[in-house]
Amino acid sequence: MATTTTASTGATRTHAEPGDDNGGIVGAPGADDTAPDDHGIAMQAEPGDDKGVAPGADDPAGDNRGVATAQAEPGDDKGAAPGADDPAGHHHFSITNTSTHSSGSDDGAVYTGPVTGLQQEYGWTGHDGRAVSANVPSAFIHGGDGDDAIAAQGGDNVLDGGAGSNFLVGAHGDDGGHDVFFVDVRNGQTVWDTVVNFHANDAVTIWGFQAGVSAVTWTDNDGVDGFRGATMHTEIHGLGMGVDASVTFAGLSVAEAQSRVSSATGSIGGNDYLYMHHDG
Ligand SMILES: [Ca+2]
Repeated sequence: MATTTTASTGATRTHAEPGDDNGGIVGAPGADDTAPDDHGIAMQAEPGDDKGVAPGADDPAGDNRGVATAQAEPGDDKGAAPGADDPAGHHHFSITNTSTHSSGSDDGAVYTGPVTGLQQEYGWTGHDGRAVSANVPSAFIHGGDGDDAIAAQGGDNVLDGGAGSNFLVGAHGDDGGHDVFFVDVRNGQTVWDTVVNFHANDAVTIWGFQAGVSAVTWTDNDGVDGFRGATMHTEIHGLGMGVDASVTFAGLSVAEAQSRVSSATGSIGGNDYLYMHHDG
């Protein structure tokens, strides 16, 4: 491999990927492509992939591969590496890993599932907690096992914090949108979600809730300081069997929550659920 000097930056690097057209660079700080993305850019345009840009330029509008000058990002921006230079808000989702304190942004994926109104999707697995904010309306965001904070921007959204203690911040609904908060304890995980901005036509679905078996108890002013509220504790396997899912409705009293929220149980494809709808 040959060592070259890039005229625009003066940085010494090793251009080590002849023929793979990943455009990656080795020897630049913290960056190399993951094969076979073919979207990486370095300090030179890449023939053939049409994603490349010249030194100092940014991506053309519309391709949303945003990457800046001398520092390539792994892959095509599916999770920026520490030190990546995406401006917050430039992509569909802004992300901070609360375990490693690294931040970046991501375009997620176009939502192709069955829920009407959803447009973009971003999800992850694993134990690191993440703080994820949507920069676009109408998103499906689903978290991993860690303690996550997920915030919608507008439109209709589905927010699922996964296992752990999660903050789910819905949109304000000023645009007529509504949000659904998924709590899933079908696989034995324990969940405590704090739901913020719960308003008319929002809903909470607790997956795994079995009519006639699962039990619900309420406590007032529960949860974390600053976000306390009516909290519903659900024991999926019945009263006294242990709490599987708790949902704190931040800012609401138990009386308010119970007077505004209607509940129904059901089953879809063998998946039992409790559906709680804010009637306004
Ligand atoms: Ca989580």
